[in-house]
Amino acid sequence: MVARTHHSQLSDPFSAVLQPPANETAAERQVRVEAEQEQKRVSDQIDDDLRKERIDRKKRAKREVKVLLLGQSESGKSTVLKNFRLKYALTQWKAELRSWRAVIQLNLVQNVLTILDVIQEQFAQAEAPPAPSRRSSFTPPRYGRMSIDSTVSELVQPQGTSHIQLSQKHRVLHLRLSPLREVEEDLRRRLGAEDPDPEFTFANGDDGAANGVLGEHRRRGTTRDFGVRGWIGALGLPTPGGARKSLTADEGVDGVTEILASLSDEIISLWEDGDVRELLGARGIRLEDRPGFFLSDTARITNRNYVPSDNDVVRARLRTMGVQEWRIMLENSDSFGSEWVIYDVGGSRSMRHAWLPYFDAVNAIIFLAPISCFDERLDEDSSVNRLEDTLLLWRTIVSSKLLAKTTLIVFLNKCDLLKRKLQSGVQVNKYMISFGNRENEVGVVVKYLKDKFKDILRTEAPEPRTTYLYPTSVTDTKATAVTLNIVRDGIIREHLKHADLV
Ligand SMILES: Nc1nc2c(ncn2[C@@H]2O[C@H](COP(=O)(O)OP(=O)(O)OP(=O)(O)O)[C@@H](O)[C@H]2O)c(=O)[nH]1
Ligand SMILES: [Mg+2]
Repeated sequence: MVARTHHSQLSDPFSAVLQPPANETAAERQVRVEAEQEQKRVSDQIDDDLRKERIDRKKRAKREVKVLLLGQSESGKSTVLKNFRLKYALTQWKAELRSWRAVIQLNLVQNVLTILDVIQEQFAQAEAPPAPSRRSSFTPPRYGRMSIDSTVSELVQPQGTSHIQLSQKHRVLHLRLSPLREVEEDLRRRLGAEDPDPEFTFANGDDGAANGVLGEHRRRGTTRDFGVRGWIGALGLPTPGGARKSLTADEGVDGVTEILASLSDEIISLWEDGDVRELLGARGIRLEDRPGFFLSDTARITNRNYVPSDNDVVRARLRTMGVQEWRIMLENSDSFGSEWVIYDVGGSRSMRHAWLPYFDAVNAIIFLAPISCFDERLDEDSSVNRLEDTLLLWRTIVSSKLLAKTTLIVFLNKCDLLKRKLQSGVQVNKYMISFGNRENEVGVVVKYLKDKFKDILRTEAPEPRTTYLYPTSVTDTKATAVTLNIVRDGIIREHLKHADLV
C-alpha cells in the first residue's frame, strides 16, 4: 500500500518537483520544514477567513432587506433614499449635511442662470427686426400639452412676451450676475458633474438655433440638470472605511461662497422683480415647481456660514447616473429587517438597461410615479408625456416574470405639486381624455390614478397579485417617515408570509 502510494507520487511529475533535494542537510531541512509550516499557517488562516466570511454573508442575507427604487428621472427615487437615511441613519446624515452645500449652491446658481437666459433672449427679441413667426411660437421647454389617451387636444399657445418691457435695471442685474456663469462651471467641475444624457433630443423638434441663448439651454436637455456617478465621490462623503474621499465641498469660505455672498442682493432683486415674474409666467416657466428651486432661500444660502438644513438636502437636485448601493443598519439584531440595502438607479431612458440585473435580487420595489407630471414631457424625448411613460414602465414591471415574487409598492408622488397645479387651473382632462368630467381636485385625481395602476396590475401581471399604493410628497419628511414605517412593516410581513410558504 505504502509502496504503491510512493510509486504513484513519484510517477506524478508535479510530486517529483515538490520532493526535497536528495542531499538536503539537517539545517536545510529545518529551514524548509519551518517555511512549510508557516505557509500552511497562512493558508489555514485564509481558509478560516473565507469560511467566516461565508457564514457572515449567510447571516447577513438572512437579516437584509433589499429594496430597488424605480421610476423615471425626477420621479423622486433619490429623495426617498434621503428620507430613509434621515429616518434610519441619522448620525451619518447629520455628518454629511455640510457636504451638500456645493450642490445647493449650484442649484441656486442654475435657477438664476435660467432667468438670465430668458432676460437675454427678451432683450435680443426687442432689438431684433419684427419677430419671425418661429420665435413667437416658442413653446415652453417642460410644459407642453399632450394627451395621455392619445387624442391630442389643442396645443399650448404661450402668451406673447413682446408687451413686457425690460429696463436698464434688468440690464444692470444681468451684467452684475454674469460671473455666475463661471461659478456654475466651477461648481460643476468640483462636483465632477456630468451632463445627464448625451442623447437628449430637442424639445418640439426644432434645432434650437432659432431660440438664441435658449438653444444652449436645450442642448443640455431643456434644464440645467447635472448628474454624478456616486454621491460619495462627488460630495466627498466619508467612505465606508471612514476616510474622506476627496473634494472640499465644505472647506472654509471658498471663492464660490464669496461671490454668492457678494451677489446676494442682486439675486433677490432679480427674483422679486415683477417684470421678470411676468416674463417667466408668459413663457410658461414655473421655476418654483422645478427640482432644485432655492431662489426663495437666497439670503440664507448665500450667507458665508450657510450649513444646509435637512429640508434643503431633501429638496436638492442631483441626478443619479448608474446604480448606487446604500446600506442602512436599523437595529442591532439578527432578524430580517435589521439591515437594509437600497439600490438607487438613474431613471432616464438611457440608464434603464442597468435596472434588470437587480430584478431577481431584491425583496421589494418601490416604484415612484410622479403624478403631477400629467402635462409634462420627458426631458430625453419631448414626444413622450411623462405620465404615459410612467404607466408604460409600470406595465413592464408588473408583467415581468422575474418580479413575480417581489413586493411591489407604488408611491403616487409629488401630490403637493399636483395640488398646486390643479389650483392654478390646469385641467387634467385636457391631457387625459379618459378622466372625463370628474372633479379637477387632487383627491379625485389620486383615486383615479390609483385605479389605473391597479387595473394595469390586474390585466398585465402573469399571476394575480396585490400592490400597495401610497399618495406621497416625499419632500415632506415628516409624512414620509410615517409612510416608510408602514412600508417597512409591510415588506417584512410579506417576506415572512413567503418564508412560511416554503
Ligand atoms: N415638491 C416636490 N418635489 C419633489 C418630490 N419628490 C421629489 N421632488 C424633487 O424632485 C427632484 C428630483 O427628485 P430625485 O429624487 O432627484 O429624482 P430621481 O427619481 O432620483 O431622478 P434621477 O436620479 O434623475 O433618476 C428633487 O429636487 C426633489 O427634491 C415631491 O413629492 N414634491
Ligand atoms: Mg436619483
